Amino acid sequence: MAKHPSTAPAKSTQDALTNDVLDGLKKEPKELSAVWFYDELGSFLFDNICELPEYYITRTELQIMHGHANEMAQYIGPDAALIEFGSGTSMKTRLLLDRLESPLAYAPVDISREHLFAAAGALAKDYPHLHIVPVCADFTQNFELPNFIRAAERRIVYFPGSTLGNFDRPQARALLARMRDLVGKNGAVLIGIDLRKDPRVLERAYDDAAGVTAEFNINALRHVNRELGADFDLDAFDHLAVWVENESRIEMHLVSKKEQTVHLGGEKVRIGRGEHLRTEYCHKYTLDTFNELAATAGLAVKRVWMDPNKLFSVQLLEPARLQ
Ligand code: AVI
Repeated sequence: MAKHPSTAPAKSTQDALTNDVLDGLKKEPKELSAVWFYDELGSFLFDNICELPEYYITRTELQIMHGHANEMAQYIGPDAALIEFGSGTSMKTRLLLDRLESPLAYAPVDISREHLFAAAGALAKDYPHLHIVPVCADFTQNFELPNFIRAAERRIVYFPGSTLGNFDRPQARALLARMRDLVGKNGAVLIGIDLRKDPRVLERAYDDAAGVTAEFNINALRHVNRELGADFDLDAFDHLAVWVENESRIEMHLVSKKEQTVHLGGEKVRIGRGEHLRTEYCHKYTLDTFNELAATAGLAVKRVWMDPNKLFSVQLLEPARLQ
């Protein structure tokens, strides 16, 4: 799951995006990629979600960072190059940067050039001695890091926010394996992982009383309409967040309130009344299931920090030693 660049796509990109959306709509059940959440309004709505009383994730991770960033910085050690995947505003990173001993450099990686450079500029003001190397890239694909970062003896990937949960297991494993390759044998990965809990708490977190998450979900259709010239009727869908026990995940769906036909890329797509469009996975792990996943990607969990209620975890992973 990666966000779209905020600039309008070229024609060939637009055709590829249209084909992707059509492929998803031809699946059973229908799917729409979560990348469509993040246009300007979607990013604004997501920032609002992070402040909602039901959405415990952001404030709990911040609480863990406030309480334990010192210890995390000790584990990371001096002269590290910090590489953040999907850096956004780099808000949580500041808590680490404040405590790291003589960090060599900070490389925020984000697909949105505008947000990347705005965040890097703001950071440069507050950390005048830090070498900041913004990398505009989709971190779900292979991307090049500047030689300077690649040559650093201690490379740390930071991936907060439980975004790993938005990937299915094969994708999550592949992403973790790429992180391991990137940090090499002397490096580490510091990652935010949301934990399994009472499904009622989870369903509320993804279906808040104020309806912000519902609007965030519907906005994916608005984004497709605007970017690809589709004609989804935004009022004809209900938001649904459902806990799927055997996959250990929340799924976000849009449920059609009526029989409708959507036009996209010269094709007509029929959507039945009550038919579901799956828009997002949010996997929740136990310490054991995450440990197993990390091991399949060649990473070993070295340290876990949690809040007192064990809602969320920040975990330090190191490349597993070969036996
Ligand atoms: C970005 N990601 C970690 C959020 C999550 O909780 O999985 C996306 C989100 N979807 C609905 N609410 C928040």
